Amino acid sequence: MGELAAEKHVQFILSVEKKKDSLEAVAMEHLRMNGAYWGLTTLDLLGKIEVVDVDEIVSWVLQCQHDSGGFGGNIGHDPHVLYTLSAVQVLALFNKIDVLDVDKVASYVAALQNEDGSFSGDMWGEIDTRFSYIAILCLALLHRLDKINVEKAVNYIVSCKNHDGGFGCTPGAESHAGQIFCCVGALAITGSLHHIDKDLLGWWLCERQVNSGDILIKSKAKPGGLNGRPEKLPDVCYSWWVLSSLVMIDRVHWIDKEKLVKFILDCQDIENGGISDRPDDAVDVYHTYFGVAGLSLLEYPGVKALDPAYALPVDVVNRVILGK
Ligand code: GRG
Ligand code: ZN
Repeated sequence: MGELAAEKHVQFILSVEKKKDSLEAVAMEHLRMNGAYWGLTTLDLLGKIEVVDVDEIVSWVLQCQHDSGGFGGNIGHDPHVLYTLSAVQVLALFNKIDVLDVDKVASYVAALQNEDGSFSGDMWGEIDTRFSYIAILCLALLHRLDKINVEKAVNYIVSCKNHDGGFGCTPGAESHAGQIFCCVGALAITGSLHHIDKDLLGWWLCERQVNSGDILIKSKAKPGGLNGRPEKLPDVCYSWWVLSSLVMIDRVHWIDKEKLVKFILDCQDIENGGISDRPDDAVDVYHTYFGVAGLSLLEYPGVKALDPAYALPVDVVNRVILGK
């Protein structure tokens, strides 16, 4: 089995940031704040966060903030809770949350809660359990969970639970691994995991490992990768969405870890760095992060530990949440 080309991945992440006019940079322009979180967390997991210019990044993050307290995906872009979380996470990585007017950011996030406990993503009102997770995580990192009705938030998430044990984006919507991560994460952060049938959900999640069948032939991938729902192709990013959920409900031993490690390593560009969704596809920062994040949960040597609920390195969570 190949090894993790850690140094190449570090170079890949740094090169994306430098190529400001490249196609990828243009495509990423409006969600640069998410990209910053993916890229910088990858560098931290690989022990290389110190190569970046902290002051430059913090100053750019602050320029993305609006008077409302929310953050845009880049300078001059509209605020959204998605980018607000990434901004707080990036600042957390550098131990710089104190540059914020914490109450202002928390007020922006808290104002997105609706009467039924759900959360909208921005002023346009789209509702999704992703936004419930994001709001809860963001407020937890800011020590301001008391600004929302946590009980209602939890009840709304529980109302999105399906008979298969999984969760969807709204009540009655199909179970999807990404949405399950969000709901399990939000329940973990709020101490509400007792609402989950761990064996039922664990079974659904470990069935996401694609070991045989037509899907494998179609994806031209070797066995062991994870998909996001039945009959879909395996994809490296589910190594995070599925695995983190399994860790949180204590069922990670139900999948074949060795095969999954091999699937992720097979998706590396050994020459130029970066990880793709499936073997031989084009690499990107998103899949590089979630591939390395999956390896972290699989305790791959040389990769720092990530917290499955907070989606930040464990040492960062200990510092921000526990003050250690
Ligand atoms: C802090 C890690 C972190 C996340 C913030 C944005 C967010 C919260 C979570 C997103 C969860 C999610 C819905 C992930 C799934 C993304 C994805 C690959 C969607 C595509 O789904 P399908 O089923 O397509 O349409 P596939 O590619 O699986 O066939
Ligand atoms: Zn993917």
